[in-house]
Amino acid sequence: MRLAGAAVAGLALDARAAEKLAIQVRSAYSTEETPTPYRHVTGYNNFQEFGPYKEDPAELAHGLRTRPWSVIIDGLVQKPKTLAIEDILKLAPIEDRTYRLRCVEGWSMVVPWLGFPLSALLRQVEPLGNAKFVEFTSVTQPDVMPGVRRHTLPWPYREGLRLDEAMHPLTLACVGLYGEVLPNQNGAPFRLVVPWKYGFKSAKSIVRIRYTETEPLTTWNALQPDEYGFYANVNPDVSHPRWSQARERRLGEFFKRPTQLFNGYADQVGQLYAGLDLRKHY
Ligand SMILES: Nc1nc2c(c(=O)[nH]1)N[C@H]1C(S)=C(S)[C@@H](COP(=O)(O)O)O[C@H]1N2
Ligand SMILES: [Mo]
Repeated sequence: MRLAGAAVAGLALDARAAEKLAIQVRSAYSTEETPTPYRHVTGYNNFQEFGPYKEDPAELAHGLRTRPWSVIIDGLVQKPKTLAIEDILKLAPIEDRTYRLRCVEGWSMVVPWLGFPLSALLRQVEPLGNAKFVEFTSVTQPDVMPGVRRHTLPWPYREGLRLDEAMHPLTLACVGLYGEVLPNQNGAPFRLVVPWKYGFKSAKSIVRIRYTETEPLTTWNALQPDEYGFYANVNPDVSHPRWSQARERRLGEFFKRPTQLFNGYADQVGQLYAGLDLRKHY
């Protein structure tokens, strides 16, 4: 069964029983590259709340409670708002956004995400003039998250973007993949996908979005600032202190391929960083 699924992607598709997502517009931002097989996308994950190994999320995330779910938008805004996931799903047409995902660890995938521009969600509130960043907070459910119980990281998982990055049309409010609602291990029911940055910027299972004036303290950056920058733009020329970022292994492929500046999205996002020293602000 496993082998058959591996050989014929369509078979693996049929074996799935997850809820399908109705409206799907293929976005002009989608890459034409072949998507990484479903079993890798949903079986090889980083979701430290469920444990340190790539298999842990697929094995354990079935316990994650994704209903009821709401997202608080607060901080430097005229009026804070709490949105139920049911309403978030109706904010904008759901698009198919097939993006490259490059993990800071040196592997990559091509994932057919489903979602809509995060800007549609951020526009639900009116930010104050001094708001310059947004912070994203992931859920903590200690009873079903062994990583949280073991205090392996300072929980909750936090990420952040500059406001102009968060409003960029490529930045995705992600609610699904491969035509269905997000599997728990991929960050159900709602996550961020920022395709030109290392994967750790794309926080999963988000419960809070907070507008701030100063750069928010983000999990990996706070823990090891020399290894994980706040910007974390994919850059083959800026090495991680312990390994080169020049090449990457696409899951399912044997030979490594060259890593692209901004993960191949330089034409779209390069101007966001005009005048910024990418070596200093890594
Ligand atoms: N809450 C939370 N979000 C997270 C992580 C995590 O451990 N916890 N890992 C990040 C990392 S390092 C990567 S590479 C991506 C992986 O997303 P995927 O498992 O859907 O491919 O999620 C990111 N978002
Ligand atoms: Mo990652």
